[in-house]
Amino acid sequence: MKREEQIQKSYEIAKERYAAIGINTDEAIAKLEKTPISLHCWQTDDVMGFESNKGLSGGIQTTGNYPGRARTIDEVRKDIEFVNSLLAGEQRLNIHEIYGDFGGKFVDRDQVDVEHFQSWIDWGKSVGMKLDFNSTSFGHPKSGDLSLANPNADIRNFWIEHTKRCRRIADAMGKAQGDPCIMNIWVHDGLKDITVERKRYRELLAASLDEILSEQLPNMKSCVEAKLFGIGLESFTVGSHDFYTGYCATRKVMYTLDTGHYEPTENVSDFVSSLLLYVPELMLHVSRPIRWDSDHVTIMNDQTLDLFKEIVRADALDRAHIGLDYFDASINRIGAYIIGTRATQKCVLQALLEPLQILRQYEDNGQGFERLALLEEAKSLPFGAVYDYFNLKNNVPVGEDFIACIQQYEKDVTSKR
Ligand code: RNT
Ligand code: ZN
Repeated sequence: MKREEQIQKSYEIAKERYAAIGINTDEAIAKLEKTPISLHCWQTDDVMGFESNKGLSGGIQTTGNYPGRARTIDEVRKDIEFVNSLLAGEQRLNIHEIYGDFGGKFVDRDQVDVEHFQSWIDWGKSVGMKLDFNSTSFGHPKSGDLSLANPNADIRNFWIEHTKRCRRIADAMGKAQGDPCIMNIWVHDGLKDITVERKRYRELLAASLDEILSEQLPNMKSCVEAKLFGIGLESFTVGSHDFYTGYCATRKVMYTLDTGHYEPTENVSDFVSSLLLYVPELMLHVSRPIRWDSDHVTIMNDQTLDLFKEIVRADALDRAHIGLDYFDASINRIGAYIIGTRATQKCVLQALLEPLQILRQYEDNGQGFERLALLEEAKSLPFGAVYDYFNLKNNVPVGEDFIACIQQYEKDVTSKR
């Protein structure tokens, strides 16, 4: 039997199997196709960007030196286009401010403008990818330990100006693509050692954000990202989870939940239902922490599965924007995108295939054994056949076939860098 026929046949069998527990696999596939995943441009080049070659600061770090890093804007675009060609469904591109098209000139962060992203806007249009955006507080001489929470008004205002400008750039992107651009604000602000000024820094951060977010921009949405700690900033994080939960709930701002930003034993998926009660929307940074916020490539593990199950159980796929956030420089970087995106899609799909109606009936009836039994059985239902068919239907490599495609691209393109 030909492989295509095999996949088709397996899908027909899986479809019947799921139908028996009230799940329509065609509908699940259609939903998955309409669930965009925003690819983080910074996996192409280890978060270097095109502003300077100073490298990372601000509590984040890439490790590894696998050959083939993208060095120019054209290489980033070429890599993303190739990544996109291997993926089914809709992908967006998430750009950091340091990836602007600065034309070889140094453009400081308080000078950045829409013109520096016009070529990205044009490129997005030409390849059919919508854009998301991020202000960049790290990797700059004025980054220090504190940016938006800095007691020094000059430095604080510099970062306020930067973030305001970034929101206007995001608005221009949103306008051009006819769909809101999601702009994430993550600042690294924190301290290495004990501070006696926690409240003061948090007041400053809230005031800076209030000023930044006061400008009404209809074509973009802002979100703010909490964090546990950064490298070199271990004692105190200004924008902690409590800070941003309160901030987003009172200001009605989108909350960014990065799965790497919690204590290693915390159950991140449990935050979803609470947050959804109080904040308008969620931005997800899907990542994989190993012992700390290490930004390993996302895989299909329990944490990621539970995260998407909670979102689907809350009927909130349309209130959650999905983005990837990891940077692994130790393996083929293109491969890292495909692994992470496919893993995320597999988790979303499994969440969509959960026999929720029956599970809820069991729960209502106090049938604990039946609920647990079906949850267990659902784990080994043939979701893989559905995922294979989703890829076949969309004319992209099925199963492990993408490995050879990436090896070819490495041979032809990235190994020559
Ligand atoms: C850092 C945050 C943030 C960054 C990107 C590069 O801990 O997760 O989202 O990873 O902005
Ligand atoms: Zn993040």
